[in-house]
Amino acid sequence: MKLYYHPASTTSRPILQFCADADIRYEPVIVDLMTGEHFSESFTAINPNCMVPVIEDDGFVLTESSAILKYLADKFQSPAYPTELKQRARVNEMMDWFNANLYRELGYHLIYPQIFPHHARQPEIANHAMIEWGRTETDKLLRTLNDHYLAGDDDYLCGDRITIADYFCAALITAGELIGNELHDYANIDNWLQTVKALPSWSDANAAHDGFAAAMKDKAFITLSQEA
Ligand SMILES: N[C@@H](CCC(=O)N[C@@H](CS)C(=O)NCC(=O)O)C(=O)O
Repeated sequence: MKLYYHPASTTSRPILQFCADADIRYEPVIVDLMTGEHFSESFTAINPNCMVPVIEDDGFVLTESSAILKYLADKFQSPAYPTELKQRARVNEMMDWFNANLYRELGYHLIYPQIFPHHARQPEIANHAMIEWGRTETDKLLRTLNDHYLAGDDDYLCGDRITIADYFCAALITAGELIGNELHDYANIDNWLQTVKALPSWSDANAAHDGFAAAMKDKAFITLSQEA
């Protein structure tokens, strides 16, 4: 099985970490997002969305990080994707919530337009308004995550055992580190993230992301707590 990915990519990182924990072997194929390799003819033939991650398993090509995690967990019968109907529905619910709601606001409205020129809207006033929208909406969503989904005593998002929702959602939310987001105002989220980050597999899977965040730490960004 081939995994097309970039090591600093938000949606590749949960797959790297899950594969490490589940001992899933693959042939790594780095697609260099920084030089635009994802727009090359050879890669768009694999994924016309021009995005990583992608897996190719015996001729079967699969895009979308959430779908890839579910496929791998099922293929390798991982307990991190429960088979019991309601437990599985809860995992799917969390992954959909992060993917459809949080990642849209946090990733595509707040973070990416500030760090990737091809994500910035024109003119600048429109870009600024969108970033401000992303900042406000992200805060509302994080309050719901903090005060509702993570309000109980469980260590993980969907109970007392880790699931693929934790791998997926922890990677998406830590994308905020690229612009210097702090999560101190959301204590339950902060606690849950510390639990996921304490896993031995976290540091390797996220080393490139940490390096990317460190390289940008002196730049001025609009963050969750700081308007422009
Ligand atoms: N919905 C997709 C989103 C994938 C995605 O956002 N990939 C980013 C890297 S984290 C990408 O390839 N971006 C290319 C670009 O922005 O041009 C998934 O979950 O796989």
